[in-house]
Amino acid sequence: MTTQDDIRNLAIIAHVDHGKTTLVDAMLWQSGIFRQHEKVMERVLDNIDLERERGITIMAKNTGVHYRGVKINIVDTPGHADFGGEVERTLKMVDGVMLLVDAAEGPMPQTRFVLRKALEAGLPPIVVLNKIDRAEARPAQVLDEVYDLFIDLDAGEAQLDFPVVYTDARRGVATLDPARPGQNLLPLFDLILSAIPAPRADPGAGLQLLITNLDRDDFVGRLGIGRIVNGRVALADEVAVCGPDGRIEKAKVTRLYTFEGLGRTEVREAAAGDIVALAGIENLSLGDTVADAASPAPLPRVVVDEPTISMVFAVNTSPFAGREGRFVTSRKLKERLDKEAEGNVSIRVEPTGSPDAFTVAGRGELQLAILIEMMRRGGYELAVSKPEIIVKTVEGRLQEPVELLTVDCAEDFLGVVTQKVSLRKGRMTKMVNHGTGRVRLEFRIPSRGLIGFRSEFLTDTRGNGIMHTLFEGHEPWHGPIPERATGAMVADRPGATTTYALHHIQERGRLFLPPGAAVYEGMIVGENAKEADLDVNATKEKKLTNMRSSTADEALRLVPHRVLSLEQALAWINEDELVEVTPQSIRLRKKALPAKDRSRRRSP
Ligand SMILES: Nc1nc2c(ncn2[C@@H]2O[C@H](COP(=O)(O)OP(=O)(O)OP(=O)(O)O)[C@@H](O)[C@H]2O)c(=O)[nH]1
Ligand SMILES: [Mg+2]
Repeated sequence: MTTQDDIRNLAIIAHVDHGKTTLVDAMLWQSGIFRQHEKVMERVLDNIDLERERGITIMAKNTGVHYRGVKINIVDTPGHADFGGEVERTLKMVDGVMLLVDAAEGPMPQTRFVLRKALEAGLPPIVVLNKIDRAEARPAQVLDEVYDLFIDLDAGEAQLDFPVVYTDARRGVATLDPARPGQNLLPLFDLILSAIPAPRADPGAGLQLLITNLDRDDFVGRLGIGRIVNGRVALADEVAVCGPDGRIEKAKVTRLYTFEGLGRTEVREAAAGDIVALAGIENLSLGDTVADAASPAPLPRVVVDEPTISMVFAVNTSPFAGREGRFVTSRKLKERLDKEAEGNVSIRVEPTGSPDAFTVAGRGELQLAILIEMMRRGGYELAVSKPEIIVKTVEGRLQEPVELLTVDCAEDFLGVVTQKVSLRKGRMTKMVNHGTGRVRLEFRIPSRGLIGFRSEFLTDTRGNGIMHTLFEGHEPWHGPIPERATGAMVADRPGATTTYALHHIQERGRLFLPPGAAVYEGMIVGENAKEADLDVNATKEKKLTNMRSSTADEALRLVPHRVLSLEQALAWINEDELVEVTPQSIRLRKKALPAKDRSRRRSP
């Protein structure tokens, strides 16, 4: 074993929005990888369209900078709980972490999750208190809360002895002393060199490279990304790929890269301790070990927390199938889902009784909604079912996943929030009133109760409530949770909706469609105020009389229809309904389209 003193590998971990990507941005700038006047967008690492639109990181990304002759590999990770699997596997690549905490908000549920994983992996942390520029910043108190969190998570003596640095990531400054404003990020870089251990490895041993990330390059094909745990690898080397179930295949390394700034640099050779990407192995999955061809020794595969939620993804069978998408067959759907499962450890794809449908399991509604959104942007059409939580049977008893729900809202909404949460079988475990007019509440709630809760919560708190969830474990089944109390208004024939017809329908509930929308029999046009479903003719034209009636028709006023986002649509549907997703449309439909095939919903 030797120590690779010229390398440091670390991950930046935190709760959502605490400023990870912004800090990595500043580190990249100050390491001089961009030219002086080069135009670089803000948070340049969030380079996936959906990441930019939503302002969140979805996938972990590798970067590398040089400082004082040391190569620092930094992995930016997502902070949203649904993408926790990305953090878990990233931790396999590194020797330490920067635990970032918003100096005003303090530790939040995902701070706890990522710190727990880092401590379990024995990784030493640097605590970064970010956003010290905020007027509400309270660094001393937040530091106490961070200590409490460490103690709560049973951190050892040595782990409690973490160094602290204070940053304003937006300005790119860091200081070890909160009383003295920083000038740049050099104190942080120095701290990384002194506090994060250099990798220890044996470059003379047989190659062992653990694949913890996958990527694709249009020119060279599949890329496997991971850390060289032992040995060395060179271009054109013959290697053994150790897959699941003891499978071993031979392959040849056709390209080899290390990470420099935002990109990859081709190299001829790399040694233990470094993080590399390699091409030439098409049949590669996450968790595989790329090993010495003569004496392959696989490393333990990556294991992450179990998925908690699942949905059925099926071929689009609506009468409009194939009109808007390029990929509509079950073969294409399966290929795409298999590819996702290969590259994403926390997603599982399983067959169902039908060759046209697959069960897709993940960590939360957002993770699955993002997958669906990426698929529709990629030209796919599909139909998805209501999200269901994954239960398990332990010693003959049914158990379901439960989560820690943290809510931050104005005092005025305390009543409505607690009432809604208790309907969904949530139990309050903590309430803190900061005396600022806002309260912070904690609940334990079955994951089942959280389906569709977010959009309801945002409406109830008029958009200013903040909520976060964190998977806690399994508990015995909590009993029934009331379902949607309203029915669907369902088109009884194909055609285009008319103002005249919608005008009459809107009196019964809430419309989802504007006039002029194409509908088919069995498609949902709105929400019925009553619990039963209602078949409606949404295409009826006004009977023409002798009198000119066009002006009269225009005078009919429609209440603006409700446009459901993908997540809202998924939250709204019942078991006998589907969301039809195409590159251009999100439609809601009954599973059984002809009215005669639909069983009436049972009256309560
Ligand atoms: N005032 C202030 N704002 C900051 C600072 N650092 C980041 N922000 C802002 O906080 C928001 C979130 O920053 P991101 O860097 O996207 O946070 P993140 O931790 O990468 O978020 P996820 O990857 O989605 O978990 C952005 O609007 C940033 O401009 C800081 O030091 N001070
Ligand atoms: Mg980010």
